[in-house]
Amino acid sequence: MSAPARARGRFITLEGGEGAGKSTQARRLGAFLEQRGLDVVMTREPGGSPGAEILRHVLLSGGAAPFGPEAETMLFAAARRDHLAVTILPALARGAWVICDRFADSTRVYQGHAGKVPLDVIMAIERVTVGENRPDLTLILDLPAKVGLARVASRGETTDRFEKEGIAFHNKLRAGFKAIARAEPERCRLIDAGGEADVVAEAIREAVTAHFGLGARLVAS
Ligand code: T5A
Repeated sequence: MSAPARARGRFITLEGGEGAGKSTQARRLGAFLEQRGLDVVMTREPGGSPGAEILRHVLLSGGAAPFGPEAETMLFAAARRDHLAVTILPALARGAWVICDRFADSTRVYQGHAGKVPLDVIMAIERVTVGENRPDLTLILDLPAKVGLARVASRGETTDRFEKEGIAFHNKLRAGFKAIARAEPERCRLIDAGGEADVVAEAIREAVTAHFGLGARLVAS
């Protein structure tokens, strides 16, 4: 299947380690943009389409781990391909602003930087899966791994396959996301996620406003 043509909406992704506040901030950013009359689609990875949600369960339960890191990476890619085709690209085609909680940078970092799959393999799979459909803006929420893990633990929920990894893995995640932010400054904004949720939300609004050059329209109200 060849990559579909790039659409006219806006594609924003949130990335970062465990408990960085991506879901919290995605919701806040979505509400901010909706209040300004924009058509907003909130979605997430792994998942975001019926087929990809099935793969999410397989991946986060650890069910795919016995197949090895390359196979897991390909399952994340298969889920992403379906998510793009079913949810993201149709929304962008009608002019919506798509806010996605995790995307291809998570594969680069979890399966690549901190995982066991060589980055050239990850990037080859990304080219096939994502093609030209990269995010317009990626907000990388940065905070010490220990702080994020403490936030996750305080929710008292069962941990998934990746939350169970040791602190060395989570420190590598942080370094990997920072490396992406350094390498692609035109697409990525590193956001200090260690403060109160209101402060982080304000930093994100400023980054989005500046990136899309919509200051007057977005800041006025
Ligand atoms: N994965 C995913 C891969 O390995 N490869 C891939 O390609 C992809 C796409 C997804 C897992 O899959 C892996 C990465 C992940 O391990 P998930 O269940 O979707 O799993 O988990 P996460 O994306 O990690 O989401 P989390 O819910 O764990 O973290 P968030 O979304 O970053 O954090 P959030 O907003 O839920 O907040 C966590 C807690 O902190 C509080 C919240 O109220 C909440 O209780 N909080 C704050 N507390 C203090 N100050 C703030 N500023 C706070 N902001 C939020």
